[in-house]
Amino acid sequence: MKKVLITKDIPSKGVELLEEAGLEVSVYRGESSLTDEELSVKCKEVDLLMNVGQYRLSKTFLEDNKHLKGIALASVGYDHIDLATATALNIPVSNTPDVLSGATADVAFLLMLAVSRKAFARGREILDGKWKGFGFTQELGQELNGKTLGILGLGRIGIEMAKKAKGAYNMEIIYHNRNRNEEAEQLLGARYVDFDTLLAEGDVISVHTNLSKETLHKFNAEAFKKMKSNAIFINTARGSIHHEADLTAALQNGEIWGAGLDVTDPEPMSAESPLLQMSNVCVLPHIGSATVETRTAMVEMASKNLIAVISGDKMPQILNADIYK
Ligand code: 8YV
Repeated sequence: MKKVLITKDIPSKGVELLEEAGLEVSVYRGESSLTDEELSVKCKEVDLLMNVGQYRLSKTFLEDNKHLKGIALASVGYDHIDLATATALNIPVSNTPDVLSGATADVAFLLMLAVSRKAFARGREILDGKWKGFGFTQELGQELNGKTLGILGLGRIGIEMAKKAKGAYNMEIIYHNRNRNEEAEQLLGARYVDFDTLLAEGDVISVHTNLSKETLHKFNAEAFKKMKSNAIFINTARGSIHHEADLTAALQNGEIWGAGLDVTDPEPMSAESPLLQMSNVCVLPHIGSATVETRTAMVEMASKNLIAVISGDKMPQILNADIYK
């Protein structure tokens, strides 16, 4: 009987599918995350891995666990695995695209709206017993109607965000990508611009790109200086696409107006972060895909990819298709 390790508790549907396919499933339900070493020890006892919670699967980890027959990432992002090494070792790796696009875009939209109305800080005034009564001119927000939304990475999640912004606030959509997205241009009237124009014209700039060498700290002091002083920065992709100290300084110096983050660097964000004291900042604990529907769909997809491996089939959501050549 082949064995699978799942690194965090998941909706039961994912486990059921694996068991129905004849796999022996062990789920790590510990409160604290496994260390690299503990994960490696556990992996020695199994044939397949479902990586839930983005454990870093480095070159060393993969070389120590080259017996693995397949790895399913329960995430769309795959910056936490050394894919080149997995390919060299002939380990198929899958991710979970599409199924989380709507839920993640919902969080980007939620942050955009919440920041524009300073909703988290205003709500906290009540929680902390600090609401001094109705004010007419204090802590005012700004409206989104007809403003320009700049998207870095107009892929599956970016398009969902653009659709919501267009539908709700008739926002003008501009975007910057490695490749032009003609479908989105037709569907949403989205305008392709270079990165500097995106920075200069966006009233809201929302990040929906992968973390890579090219996007690491792409939003740094230089980039924030090029943004409008009324701009809102939203990141639901990966925390290290923005430089957190530079973002803090840009907000403190009034170079940009506000920020909404579902991802931070590091995660969890320190409770001491000055960002948490700012009324124009909303921070969430990486909840982009955290709905019952989406998390269930993610683990179903991950399970089906592992089942494909034991059935001798190609993983449907394979990331390193080269291994099948
Ligand atoms: C997940 C994510 O919550 O898909 C991603 O890349 O960041 C989130 O949807 C996380 O990866 C859970 O494993």
